[in-house]
Amino acid sequence: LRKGWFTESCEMWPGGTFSFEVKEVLYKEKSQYQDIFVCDTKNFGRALVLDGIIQCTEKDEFSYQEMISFLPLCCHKNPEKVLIVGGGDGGVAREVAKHPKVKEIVQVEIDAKVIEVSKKYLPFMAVGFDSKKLTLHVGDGFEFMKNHSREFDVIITDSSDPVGPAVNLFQENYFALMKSALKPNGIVCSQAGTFWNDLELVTNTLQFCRNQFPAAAYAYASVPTYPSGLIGFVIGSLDPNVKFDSPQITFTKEEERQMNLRYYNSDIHKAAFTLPSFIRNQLA
Ligand code: AAT
Repeated sequence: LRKGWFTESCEMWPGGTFSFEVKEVLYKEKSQYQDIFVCDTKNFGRALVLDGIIQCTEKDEFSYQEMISFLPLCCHKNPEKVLIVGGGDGGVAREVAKHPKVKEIVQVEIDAKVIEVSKKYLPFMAVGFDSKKLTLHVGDGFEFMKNHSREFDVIITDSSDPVGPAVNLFQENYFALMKSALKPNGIVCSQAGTFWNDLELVTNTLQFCRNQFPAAAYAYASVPTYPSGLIGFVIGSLDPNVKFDSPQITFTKEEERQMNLRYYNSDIHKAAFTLPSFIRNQLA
């Protein structure tokens, strides 16, 4: 291990890993749920790391947060009420609040410390918590889901990987709970790992979603600081006729600029569902 560098190692991606050079350690402490590490890096701006796994960096977080938010929001005709599970840095709330049809956002994050630390060190994402549309709860997303039915148009699960507190959020009964928390024609979108490292995770998560929803698909985006430089999303809809790759709303260039969309546009929305052959065959 090189001195002054952070290396992300995990049993989920054995034998190879990503590293960045650390300029300054800003915060390092164990919360009730996980080890929280925030630092300033040489080339990626500030970074948030939980249990040794990179959650986001200032340089590329917009790619992940815009895509996990706008893919499901733009597949829905009228996404008025949105639930975010996880997302303790505030980045997904920041994005969801931009959508013109969203009236109400509810968020449930398990770790109050992540929220607190993000407000202090990661204000470029934590601005999401200032939205007047948002009601923020601290709690477990899985437990929360049990107490809500027919309430949300869109549920976004911005969760950490399935080690630690997020394990339940990758199971089929979580998809079943989300299904009953949705209004008719509701849509879910979950962080679902990358096909280079975690083909089994991707396959299983998509299968769970397919078992519960009449329509389901996998999409992905480029995020250089995530394992293998990509992250995928499993998206499911209660509308069997949904066309995931044709967005219900297209923003003009001017709207994209006003909303500060730096990754998402209608073309990338369509492209995100176009998969390489070996993945398409595996997920068929
Ligand atoms: N916004 C991009 C970063 C994330 S954050 C994942 C969040 O999920 C964390 O704040 C974590 O505390 C929260 N979380 C974990 N488990 C639960 C749970 N059961 N209920 C509610 N919130 C939870 C995602 C990074 C993806 C990394 C890819 N390698």
